[in-house]
Amino acid sequence: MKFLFLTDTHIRTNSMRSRMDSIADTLETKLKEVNFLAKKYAVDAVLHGGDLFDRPDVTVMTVSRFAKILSELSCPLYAVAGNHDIYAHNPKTLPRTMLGLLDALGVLQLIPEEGIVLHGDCQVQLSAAPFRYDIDRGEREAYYVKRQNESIDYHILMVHGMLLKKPFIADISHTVIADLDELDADVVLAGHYHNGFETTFEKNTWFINPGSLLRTSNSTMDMERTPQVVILTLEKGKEINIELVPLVSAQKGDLVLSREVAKDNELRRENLERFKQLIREQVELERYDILNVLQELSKKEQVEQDVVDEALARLADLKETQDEED
Ligand SMILES: [Mn+2]
Repeated sequence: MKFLFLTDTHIRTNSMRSRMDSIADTLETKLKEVNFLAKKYAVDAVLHGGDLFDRPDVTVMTVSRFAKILSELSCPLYAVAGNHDIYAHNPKTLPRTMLGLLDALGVLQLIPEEGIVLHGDCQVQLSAAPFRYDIDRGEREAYYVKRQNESIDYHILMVHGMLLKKPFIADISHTVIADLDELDADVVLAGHYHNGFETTFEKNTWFINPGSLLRTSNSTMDMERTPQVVILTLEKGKEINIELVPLVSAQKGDLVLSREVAKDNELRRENLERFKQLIREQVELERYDILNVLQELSKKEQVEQDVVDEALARLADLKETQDEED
């Protein structure tokens, strides 16, 4: 079977200060090229690694515009939820989001927790680890999804987590590939980390992150890289074939990303770092994101999981009301 994988499209209505183009127009062109590539490579399914939308409540106009393009795909579209698709990092809010709406309407299919099995020239299990606040903390259970049965030829796990090849800033929870024990997946398709990483094979699993389809920052990395998709070919008894296909419709970084704003951002980032440092010196809590504070406190005070879950649900509701007011 053949698959096309793309991730982090961040579909949104308004353009960003950091970009000089109309993001919606650019995204439309890119997604039409994805549709073209899906047909050209005759893939059995398109897989989306999360952050389809830039926020859970993208305008109806934008959702209509892009749902139409997505539904023109010549094959099924499977997706996993990213942090931008849901409210307050809580996958339970999915039914209230635009991604949830597209799933309900059958424009795409969110991969259920237990995974699904596709029957083509071989049997492929698709599993998903959607983003959740603790995906890269503790035992990292989300990465250890098992095969449903022994007749599965290939197991693909789509992950929307901070999966990286090298250790990252300690303040941001992340998972280093080499630190994972052997997984029960043949291929891990990762989103979330927009720069992507070089495809790697570790402990019998391929790890792939082609980078975000939309360049959302003005970093040197984003300036220099070309958004791309993955064509994955799985055949019984043959080696797994992975091809990275850069989009021809993607403009050069310096044509769409503003260098002026890049300098500005640099300055802001420095100021922010200084501010964070100050907080760190003043406050004992290591992390000050409300969800992190909640986690830290509940651990410290040994609060029961039921209570923590309820608090998280309430935070999600609150976040949703706030976002609506934005
Ligand atoms: Mn993203």
